[in-house]
Amino acid sequence: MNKKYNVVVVGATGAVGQEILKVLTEREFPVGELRLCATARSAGKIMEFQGKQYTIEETTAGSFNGMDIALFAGGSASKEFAKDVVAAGAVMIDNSSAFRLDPEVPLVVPEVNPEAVKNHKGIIANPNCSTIQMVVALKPIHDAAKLKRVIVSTYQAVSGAGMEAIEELTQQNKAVINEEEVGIKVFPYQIANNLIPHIDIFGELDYTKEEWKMVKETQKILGDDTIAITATTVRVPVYRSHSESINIETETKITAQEAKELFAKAPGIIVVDNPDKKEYPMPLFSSNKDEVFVGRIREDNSIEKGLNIWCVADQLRKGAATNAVQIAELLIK
Ligand code: 3JM
Repeated sequence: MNKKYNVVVVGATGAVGQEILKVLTEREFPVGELRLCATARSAGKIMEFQGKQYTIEETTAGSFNGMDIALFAGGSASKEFAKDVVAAGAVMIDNSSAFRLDPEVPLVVPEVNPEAVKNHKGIIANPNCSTIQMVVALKPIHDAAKLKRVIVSTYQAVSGAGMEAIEELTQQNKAVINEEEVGIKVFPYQIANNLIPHIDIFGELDYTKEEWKMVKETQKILGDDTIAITATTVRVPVYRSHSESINIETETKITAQEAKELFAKAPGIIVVDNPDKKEYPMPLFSSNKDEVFVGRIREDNSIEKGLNIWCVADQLRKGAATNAVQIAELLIK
């Protein structure tokens, strides 16, 4: 009989939590006992997993007893319950930013640094959604030509801000069409028909925390803090899948054709790049998929050793749930 693992999902009712349940099923993760937890507000709700009904329990210090793997879907629960997960002998795979830069905590993207999983002391961090898709795309270029500098601008879907943000875009779209007053709750401004160059809170040098996550997390995952990285992160009125315009400067020259070949061979990447046929990655056609889509692959005309790429991925999948379940797979291998 194949071994099964007891799994608890914390934040099961949220946008990432629900996606985790789908991915566990699709990837046939060997789930033994399953426990679904959330805040008191969602306790008592019923959710289905593989044809069985589960009652959502409020997360408590005791939620981890008898569990092997605790998948945290993000939020403040991570900091609150980490010590309880470790005390119960389970391994926490955490989607929040709480532990990502902690030197004791591996920050893992399985296509990029799977070996880091081995060094865990009970907690493994899942990177930020925008970081994950970028490092999957950067990895083959870094291995072949060493990254010198990366300039990234993001176009991030509203679902990255959770279920309420998804509803907010729908309500605002309706209000705009009906010429009614537009309500604002999740985002600082109306997002329908707009772009907001502000994700997470402002910090050092007037960059946002989301922008610093892309810098620091990328350096940690690639194991090289000499790579110069700068980011501008922007919320766009798209439901799902983040897009990124990435400018890359390398130590050694790499042609667009060579880059295309490297991307085509790299794990977790699908190249969509046929300008003649108007083929390039787009969020509408990359959602509900687990791969990172790369296109618009061009040499940077303004410098000697540079590339421009356009990268799209479903941030609830590869940017969160899929990456977390892939980490769980590495753990049990
Ligand atoms: C993405 O999960 C939360 O509510 C915290 C804020 C947040 C984060 C974060 O900083 O952990 C919302 C959305 C992230 C992230 O992945 O960094």
